[in-house]
Amino acid sequence: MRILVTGGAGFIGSNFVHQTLATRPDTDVTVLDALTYAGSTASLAGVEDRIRFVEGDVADTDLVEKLVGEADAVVHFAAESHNDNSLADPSPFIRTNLIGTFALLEAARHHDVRYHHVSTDEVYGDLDLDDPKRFTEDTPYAPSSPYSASKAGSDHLVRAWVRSFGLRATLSNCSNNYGPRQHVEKFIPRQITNVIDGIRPKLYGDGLNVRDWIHVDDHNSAVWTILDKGRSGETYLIGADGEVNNRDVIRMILELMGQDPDAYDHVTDRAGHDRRYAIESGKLRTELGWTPAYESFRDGLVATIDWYRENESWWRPVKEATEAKYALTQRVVS
Ligand code: NAD
Ligand code: TDX
Repeated sequence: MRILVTGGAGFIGSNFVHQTLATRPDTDVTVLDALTYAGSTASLAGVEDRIRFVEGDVADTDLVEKLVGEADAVVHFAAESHNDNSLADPSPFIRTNLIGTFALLEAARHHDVRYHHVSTDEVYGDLDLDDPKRFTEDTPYAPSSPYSASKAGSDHLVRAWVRSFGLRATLSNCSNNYGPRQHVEKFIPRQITNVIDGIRPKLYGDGLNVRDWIHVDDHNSAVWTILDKGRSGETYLIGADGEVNNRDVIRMILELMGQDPDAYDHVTDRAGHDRRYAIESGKLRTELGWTPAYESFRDGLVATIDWYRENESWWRPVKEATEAKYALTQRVVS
């Protein structure tokens, strides 16, 4: 099988490439990635000789037409992915997440290529802390940020291409991922690397916001399950029952790293900060037989801390600039 992986030099995409080559060594992998601030060929170290890497933009229609025409399936991970950045400047989010998806859909339509769209639970907005409900495939769309609105728009494009043009496509909406090779702008790697550097972890607002954590390898095994067995036109929610509030995550990181669990700062809250995400993944489990391999968030976090300790050369080059950018807008409040 020839597979085109967009965003394969980013966090989830690079882990997808590693997992694919480890578990399906005969797969012919092409990565298309623009190597933005969030992408790095270092994330493909060890497999670079086994893939074709193309540096390029998913919104480049000529390039995309050519690469999609050479593939049996496209898995579309490439995106601008960070909510805080989308609040500072939404424009690349519109270009990459909407125009880029449009270019891929058109190419997949022209070449009748199977397409899988990687999306987020953030398209559903947020839930109250005491709401017994979780997101399902039937939850109405209600995105809060420019990032989640651009992902919601891209989902709608995919659905329209399925219905209007008969595109062979599936969608997945996953909850918050953690694991190796995640950029240090994101919550968990930011705090782990802060602790390594002797900087106090930074908690937004009251820190009671809940995220539903899933290990990146479980997300990617679910994507493969959908590629193998998913029904065209269907959406599958991916989640591993990992609800934890941000304060507890920070306290767990501090404790696992041998620090005082209260040694963190409250900083300026994120504008429009979603309160809680929670995924009901019964459809994926019952219909397609998927189950996550990581049963304990704490064990996954221990492995992730070890990875950042052992791979300082991967994150060190971007750490200082990432913190300097946060310092422009975030102040310690208590
Ligand atoms: P990331 O920011 O780590 O990686 C994005 C990758 O896309 C980078 O390698 C970047 O260089 C590349 N890219 C950006 N713009 C591009 C363009 N115009 N053309 C080609 N390549 C481009 O993101 P991630 O966390 O790995 O997320 C991957 C996908 O998964 C995204 O679609 C995101 O919405 C989705 N998702 C992420 C999470 C999460 O917790 N991180 C959860 C659910 C869904
Ligand atoms: O320093 C921080 N302190 C803090 O309290 C940072 C960076 C974040 N936070 C909070 C904000 C969120 O409640 O932690 C939570 C997680 O933040 P992010 O890592 O920025 O993730 P989130 O905004 O939840 O979005 C993530 O999951 C869904 C990914 O970045 C998205 O790409 C994905 O779609």
